[in-house]
Amino acid sequence: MQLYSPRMAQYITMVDEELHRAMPATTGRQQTTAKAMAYAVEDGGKRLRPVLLLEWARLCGADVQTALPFAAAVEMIHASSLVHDDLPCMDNSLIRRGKPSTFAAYGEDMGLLAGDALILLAFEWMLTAGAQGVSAQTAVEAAAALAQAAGIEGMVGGQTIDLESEGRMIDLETLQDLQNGKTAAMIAAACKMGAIVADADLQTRNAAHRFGTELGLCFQIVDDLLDVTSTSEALGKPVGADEENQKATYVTLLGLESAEALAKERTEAALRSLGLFGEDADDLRQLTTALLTRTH
Ligand code: GRG
Repeated sequence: MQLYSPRMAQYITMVDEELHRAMPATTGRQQTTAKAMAYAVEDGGKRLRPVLLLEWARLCGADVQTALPFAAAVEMIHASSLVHDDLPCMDNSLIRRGKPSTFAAYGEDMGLLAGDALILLAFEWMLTAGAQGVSAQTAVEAAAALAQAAGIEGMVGGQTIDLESEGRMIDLETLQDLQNGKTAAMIAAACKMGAIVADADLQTRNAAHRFGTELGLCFQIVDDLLDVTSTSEALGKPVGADEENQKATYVTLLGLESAEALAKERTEAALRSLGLFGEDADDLRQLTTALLTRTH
């Protein structure tokens, strides 16, 4: 099943171009880190978070062009998290998106700096390029939503639980906290930021956040399933890494069948949270269903 509708495929081209515009020059004395930043964001990945942001912005009535700097910023933060996650002090992963991970290509020091600089560029881009198309208040609200999702209450928090859980048995509640922070918070923030950029009301922003949370949890369960059932060629990263790193996952805690059933439940909950919207949300419904059966 196709993941993206033609409109969403078009978003990816727009996001790629915006990321390219945002990257620093690769000619000065700082060129090694600048090249590592571009390497980390360019031609790679599914671009799920920026696609969701743009689609929620459109659904809520915004001009997609206006939302574009915010979409690029979400992808920069996501890419920075992958760069940091692959570092020797974390997962020590040499392959990402089918090519050497950023630290493997540029060294640990430059990898760390590229991740740092991408985080800061994301905020600079929202508050400069982004603020040209929306009010200062809206840009600040969108930036705050992203900071919150990426920070201690979100991705950093989830990663903390993850690292401290390695090699230990954890319960389902802890795993849910971990995955809520590590994966779902950013996906939920992307959806909510689309609604924020469109100046949507609170009920709509909350629906976007709820949808993203359910989708994010489903996405993570499928990630855990693929780590067991897929191949490294299909995923562009090593499979079996969870077992090797002695990580608790939905599959190790629940078994394959129950993990699949939980992913289905989450998908249905995500679809229910689109109840406010009519046919205009059909591309999102199709994406939600396709993510359940994705192969990479
Ligand atoms: C940089 C703010 C900041 C925090 C770093 C290292 C870290 C803290 C967090 C790790 C977060 C992490 C790696 C979460 C995994 C989320 C996940 C499911 C990633 C894979 O997402 P995909 O499949 O990747 O969308 P692509 O490559 O398609 O973009």
